[in-house]
Amino acid sequence: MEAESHKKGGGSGFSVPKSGDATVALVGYPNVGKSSLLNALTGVHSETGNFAFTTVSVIPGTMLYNGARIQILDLPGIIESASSGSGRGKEILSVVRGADLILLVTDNEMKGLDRIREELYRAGIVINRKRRNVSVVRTGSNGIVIHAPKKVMVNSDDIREILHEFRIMNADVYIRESVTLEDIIESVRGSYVYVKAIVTVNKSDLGIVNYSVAESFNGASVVKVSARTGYGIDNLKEEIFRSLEMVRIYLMEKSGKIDRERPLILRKSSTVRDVCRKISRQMLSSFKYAYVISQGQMVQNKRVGLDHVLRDGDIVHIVSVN
Ligand SMILES: Nc1nc2c(ncn2[C@@H]2O[C@H](COP(=O)(O)OP(=O)(O)OP(=O)(O)O)[C@@H](O)[C@H]2O)c(=O)[nH]1
Ligand SMILES: [Mg+2]
Repeated sequence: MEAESHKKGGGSGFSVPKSGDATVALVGYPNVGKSSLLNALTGVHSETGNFAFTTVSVIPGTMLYNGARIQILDLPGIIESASSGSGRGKEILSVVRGADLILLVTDNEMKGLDRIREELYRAGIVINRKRRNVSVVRTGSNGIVIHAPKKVMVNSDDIREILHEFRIMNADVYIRESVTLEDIIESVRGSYVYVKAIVTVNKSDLGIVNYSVAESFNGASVVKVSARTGYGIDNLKEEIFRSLEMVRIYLMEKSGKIDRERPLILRKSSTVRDVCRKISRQMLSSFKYAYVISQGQMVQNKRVGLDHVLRDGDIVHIVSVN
């Protein structure tokens, strides 16, 4: 993580440097209460108003939760056809592409929720779906050859038709798990990012109209909040933390002292190597082995190497050469 080089954080405009352990973008139509939510989540004051486009640049804030520093970006409201260049939509969407998590913010009237998913998709942002293991490698001859394990059902004619639409006549298509035609199109086009999203229904103090729109949203978690009354804000913080799939790692010093106050925050599936990197460059080169104490594990105080995958709450003691 390059957080160290961005100590100043802050700043406004469209080139907000990433800071903290993860970045969350607030995305939604104008006036749904994104800036009010930033204020409620982080205590940063971002201007709010009862008219559209109060926010004209990116305003960052930091949410402290469970020892993690989570950067929240308040963006101007997205409007229809943002992806085709209207308003500052393109710039907004490019900031969204870099986020680790998207909060799709809507209000009690569910404003914009159906259109925003389309806008994001057009900008190459796929929400709540994983990248599938499929690749299309162009070849010089032999037509479209599909390589797929027996258990994976594919409709070869449909795939050929799609590739022909892209004017691909010769290619090896490697399919390693069940895929839809959408997955294949994304693979051919390239440059899609796959980001998790939480639907946040703000202004719930006004009574929510047509809640089912949110519930059918790509299986996303739906959190009802009111930035005005504070209702649901703690719940939203917890959901953000959970969705980012972060793990807390506690370091044990030589003396046996464990720093419980300041865990290292890493992404899920991080290894001892990631811990070393986060501490310092020297740590990685002088690393000998580490001891890991995991909750609920039979073998405690195991000696492990750099590739050992850590779990939330693990205590790590690193032994270096010297
Ligand atoms: N009743 C109610 N009003 C709210 C709530 N949150 C925000 N508002 C009001 O909604 C209006 C818009 O809020 P903003 O936070 O400026 O909305 P925004 O999404 O940032 O707007 P843009 O920056 O213009 O896209 C303001 O008048 C807020 O006071 C809420 O939870 N309940
Ligand atoms: Mg705003």
